[in-house]
Parts: sequence; structure tokens; C-alpha cells
Amino acid sequence: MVSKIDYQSKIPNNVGLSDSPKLQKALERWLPNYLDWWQEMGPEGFQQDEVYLRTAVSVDTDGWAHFDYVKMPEYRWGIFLTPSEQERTIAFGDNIGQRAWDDVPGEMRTELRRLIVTQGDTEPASVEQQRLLGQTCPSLYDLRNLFQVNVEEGRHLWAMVYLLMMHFGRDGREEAEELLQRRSGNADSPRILEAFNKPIDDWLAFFCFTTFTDRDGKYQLGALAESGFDPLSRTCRFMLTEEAHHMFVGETGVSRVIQRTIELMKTAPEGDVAKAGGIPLDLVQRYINEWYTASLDLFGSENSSNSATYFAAGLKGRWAEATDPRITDHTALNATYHLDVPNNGGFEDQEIPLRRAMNLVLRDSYVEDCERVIVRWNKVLEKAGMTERMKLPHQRFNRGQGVYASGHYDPEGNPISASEWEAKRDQWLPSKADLAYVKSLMVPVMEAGKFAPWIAPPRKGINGQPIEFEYVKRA
Ligand code: BYC
Ligand code: FE
Ligand code: FE
Repeated sequence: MVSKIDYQSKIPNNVGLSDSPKLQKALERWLPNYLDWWQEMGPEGFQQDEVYLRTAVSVDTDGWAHFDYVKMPEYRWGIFLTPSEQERTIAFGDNIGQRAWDDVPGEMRTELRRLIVTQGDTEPASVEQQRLLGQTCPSLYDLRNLFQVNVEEGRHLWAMVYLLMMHFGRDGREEAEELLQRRSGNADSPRILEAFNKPIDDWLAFFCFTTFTDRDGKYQLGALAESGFDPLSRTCRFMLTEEAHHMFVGETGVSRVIQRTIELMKTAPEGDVAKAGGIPLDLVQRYINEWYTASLDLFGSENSSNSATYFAAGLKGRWAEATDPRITDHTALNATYHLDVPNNGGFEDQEIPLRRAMNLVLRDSYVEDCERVIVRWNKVLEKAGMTERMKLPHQRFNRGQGVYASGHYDPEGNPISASEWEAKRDQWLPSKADLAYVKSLMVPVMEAGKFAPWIAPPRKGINGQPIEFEYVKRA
């Protein structure tokens, strides 16, 4: 089905904006504030450059994107929902089998608003976190990918703001303003979730963030795509289309770092990677440990009444709830989840009612996906004849949320003392020296087709263009 796109209005959309003058007015009033935010918090120093970007122009599976040079502040941030399925029903929870809702059921207003605001908050947060990265880009190809991710996270904010303004009246308009006022890392007005307040000061952090944290986005959006609130479901489905590229940028970024490091291990005098200006594998592993665990925290607590409420109401499901044939019990009323919970220095087997364990169930799907990424990275090592391997740390390691947050564990998940943690921390997570070293490598390379010495070139360019294509034309 081809959806009608309104190219004429200020805000490209397939939601019939011109038929809802009140909503259109609210969004047009928000637009200049959004643009001010973008100028202030978006990529610093590149707003006048011509960037080879893809823009969503429809929701057709083949042909939704258009590639061309555009200045970022002139990017057409649009509102796109995948077409509605006739007669879609709710696939889980207490309202299973009922028709999906086109409007917010009154009794779910608070929960839905909270979910949408939390989702929306992460999008501008990531742009803020990545604001200075362009200045140290390893190539024009990478610079363009950073900006692609940034403008699309901006569009994801639009997607949530549309829902807030369309369905939550004045409260929604206020939330939309506040989404532009909180700031990543700001002590007085931080972003909602912790991983979005951490600095992303170098490109290895960026690649780990887009691998692990954007991948949390994939799973959260997937869970919300199952929602009985149909506009949320349809919005998230389209956002997932864009998300794939963000994770591609992260995974191939880390992969290219590993590839370059292998080359240096083989060619540098005494195999000294750091002396040769590369990033040693153990340092890459510490970055993986950090961003993977921060992203595990984004799933919330393993035992959560919020998650039970969301599931019961039909607001947030499991990954592929409606389509995965392995999921047969969609009410999850009688099942349980067993978890080793810390108790008296050891562990006790706790039986959590399945509905209260939905954060954990979603996280398990996420972890499986992360394992597949690790396998692909290890293929690079294996093919080059190396014996080193990357791995994911245990779920107990370095946690800030949930049942393991109060204890200390090594990367294998064994309980350790606070003093042992202090003593070993820098072997497991990026140390000050690691961060300083990686930062020292971050020297911008902006000549088309050239790459910084710590990263290998990609295998191919974007949208069929050559690698040496001028992905960003500096003003
Ligand atoms: N940091 O029952 P609990 C993305 C709070 S990423 C700080 O354990 P719940 C993207 C929690 O709010 C996807 N606080 O958790 C990626 C609660 O507070 P209250 C983002 C946290 O509610 C890259 C308390 O702790 N989308 O799109 O079941 C670039 C206990 O809550 C954290 C979503 O997250 C934390 N990590 O689950 C750009 C989807 N974790 O109620 C974009 C929407 C928990 O005591 N959000 N808390 O004040 C949700 O579904 C849920 O809010 C969460 C938390 C899964 C995040
Ligand atoms: Fe996003
Ligand atoms: Fe993303």
C-alpha cells in the first residue's frame, strides 16, 4: 500500500496533518524551538556543510529513503507511521483479542505518557552526547554516518512528540517542551535514563554506543511495536527501519577498529599496537564491557511491577510477541522466571512471576542479539589467524540497575569485595589512561577517501557510492 505523503507542508508526514489544524499548529509552534535546540545541541561546527544524507520520504519497504546533499538544519524531519492493519487486535495481556486502540484509553494515560516520554527523551539525549564528535572524525564517510544517525534520532524525537501532541493534549505539549529542555549530563536537568547522561567523547565510544545502546533502542521499539495503542505501534515500526543503519554504523565501526589493530599486531615493531597508533584489543574489550553493561541497565529491574503493569495492559510486549511461534502463552499469568538473586554473600533462586520479569525477558532477547555481534567480530579475528577473542561480560558485572547493582562482581559474574573491585576495575573498564590514549588518537581526517590510522576503511560506501566519495562538503 502506498501512503500519501504531504510534501508541501512544513512537516512532511503521512498522518494527514493538514486535516488536523490544531495539531499542525502545535507542531509548527514547537518546530522553531526544536530548531533552536538543534543549533545549540546538534553537531557543532557543521551546520552549514552539505551532507550526503538519506531522508525518509515514504513508508514503502523499497524506496522509503531519498539520498541527497542537505544542510542539517534544513533536513526534513517528518512524521511517518507504517500503514494501519485492518482489524489489528491486541496480542497479549489482559486485553488480548480486543481491537487495538486508536486513542489512549483513559485508565492507561499515565503509563503510556511515561513510556512515550522515556522513549522520546533518549533521542535528543544521544544527539547531545555526540555533539562534538564530528570535530575528530576518522573520515568523511564516518562523519556522514554520525550525522545520519543524529538527524534520524532527531526524527525519532519528532515521532514521540507527534504522539504526545496528538493524544495527550496540553500535558503532551508540555512534555514536548520539556524534551527540549533536559540536557544530557546536566546535574540539574539530566536526561531520564542513565546511559544517556554518559559522555561519548571519542569514536570508539560512539561505535560501542551505536552497537549496544542503539540496540537497546531496537528491542525497546520492538516491544512498543507490539503495543495495543496502535499509533505507538505504527510509529515504532517505522523507526525500526532507520535503526538498522545505526547498529550497522556501530558494529562495522568496531569491526574496522579490530581489523586495523590486527594489521598492526602483525606489522608493528614487536607487535606494539599502541606504539603504532592503533587501539589494542584489550582496550576495545574494556569499552565493550562499559557500553554493554550500561545498556543492560536500560532494561530496568529484573523484577519490576512497572513491566507487569505494561504487559497486563497491553502497552508493551515481548520481542516479536505476535509473530514468534515459540511464544505460545500470551497472557503470561501462571508462568515464572527463575533468577539467581544475591543473598547473604551467595545466591538464592528466586521465582519471579513472568509478568514482573518482562524487562528480563526482553533483555534476554537483546543479549542473544549482542552475542551474535560478538561472534561476527570474532570471525574477523579468526579469519586473520588470531587466537584472541572478544566476549560479553556476565550480566552481574558492573550493574547500576536491578538486583545486582548493590554488589561487586568480576566479568565472569563471581562476587568480589569492594577492595578487589577497586584494585581490578581498570583491567575491566576503560581507565583514565585508556580514555586519554584513545582521545590522543582522535585527530580529524577530512580528506575524501582518507582514513585515520587507527581504523580500517569500510568495505563499501553508502548507497552505492565509492568509499572516496565526498560524503560531506565542508562549507
Ligand atoms: N536509568 O521497574 P523498573 C533508544 C528507573 S534506547 C535511570 O526497574 P521499568 C535510543 C525507572 O524509571 C530505548 N533510571 O524499570 C538508543 C523507575 O523509576 P520510578 C529507550 C532507571 O520502569 C540510542 C525505577 O528505576 N526506550 O531508543 O520497568 C540512541 C524502577 O523501574 C533506569 C525505552 O526505554 C535507568 N537505566 O523499566 C537513541 C522504552 N532503569 O518509576 C535512542 C520506554 C530504570 O521509580 N521505557 N530506571 O520513578 C521503558 O519501557 C521503561 O521506562 C524502562 C525502565 C525499560 C526504561
Ligand atoms: Fe532513535
Ligand atoms: Fe538509533
